[in-house]
Amino acid sequence: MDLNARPATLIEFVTKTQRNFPQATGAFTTLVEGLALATKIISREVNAAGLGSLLGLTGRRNIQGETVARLDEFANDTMVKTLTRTGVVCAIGSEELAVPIRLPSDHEPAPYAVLFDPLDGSSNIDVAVSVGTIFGVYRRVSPPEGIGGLEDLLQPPRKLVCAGYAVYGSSTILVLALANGVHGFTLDPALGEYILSHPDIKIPPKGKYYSANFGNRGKWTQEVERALADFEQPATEPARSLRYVGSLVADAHRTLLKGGIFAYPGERDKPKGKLRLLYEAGPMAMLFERAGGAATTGEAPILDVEPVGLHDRTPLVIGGADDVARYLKLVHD
Ligand code: AHM
Ligand code: MG
Repeated sequence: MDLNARPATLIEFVTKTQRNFPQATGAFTTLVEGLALATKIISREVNAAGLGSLLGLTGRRNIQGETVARLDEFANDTMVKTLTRTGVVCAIGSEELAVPIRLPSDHEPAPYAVLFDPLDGSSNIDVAVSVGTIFGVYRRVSPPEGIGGLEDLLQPPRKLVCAGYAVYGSSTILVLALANGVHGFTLDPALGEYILSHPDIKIPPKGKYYSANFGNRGKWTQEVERALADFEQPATEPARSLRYVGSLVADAHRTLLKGGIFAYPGERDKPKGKLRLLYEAGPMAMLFERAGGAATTGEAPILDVEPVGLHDRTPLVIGGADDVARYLKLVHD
């Protein structure tokens, strides 16, 4: 019997990779199981949203002052409950929560801290456009016994032990940056299992798409405007196509698979831009760098940005290695 004839499920794949770490306790596999389960539950609700009562706004604003969609709230609750039940998480930070959730280590030390944007791109929900969940996992740095703390969450993205996202699109895909590379798993809805569909993703150094909200052009600095204008109408290179979904997770997923560049730069009056370091830009930076691409603020690698607060923002430029290098050259020349 050819055992390789059937592609691996997510858990088969992770269990196999964990065998390379003799000191592994199984806690990481338990965590990935929790993340997978939570994204499957969210995926089911996103797909059925138009039929039920989960469309629309709650009437509340979150810590960022943004309106909260019902599905944002559902996705946040699902992530928090599912990760808490794994027993391996000591602290949780979320776009939807002003302060972190600190969890006790009930039976054994909980070695991981997790940050997430439970439903990224939520302004796209009501119009049936792709949305997603983005997450980053740090190893705990607080004493292993007792309750986790803010220090477990406020770590530079270079310290991430795993980063990933699920896109709820024409299919649901979970993409994970693990120690051995970046891998994509497509949800088989009949089985309820994620199946390895995109092993060892590598982003092409140069792509044919560029992606940014050009509606903000008038707010960009001169340097950013000059760089992005050159992607729009290249002086020396073939023309490219513009793509902009307005869900980071969808724009990043396309860029990772097809190549190109995505930018949400800072603005003259808002130098840090819109996207959040710890649960949007940081995980994306880990995914892109591990897939052979690059991620920068325009001044420094995103992976090296030291967080000060849970909801810090940062400019973000991600893409293929050559495309990001070209952006940096255009900005700084
Ligand atoms: P959200 O996390 O509240 O959905 O906001 C973040 C989203 C990103 O998904 C996307 O890249 C960006 O905001 C789009 O912003 P804009 O509408 O300014 O282009
Ligand atoms: Mg978001």
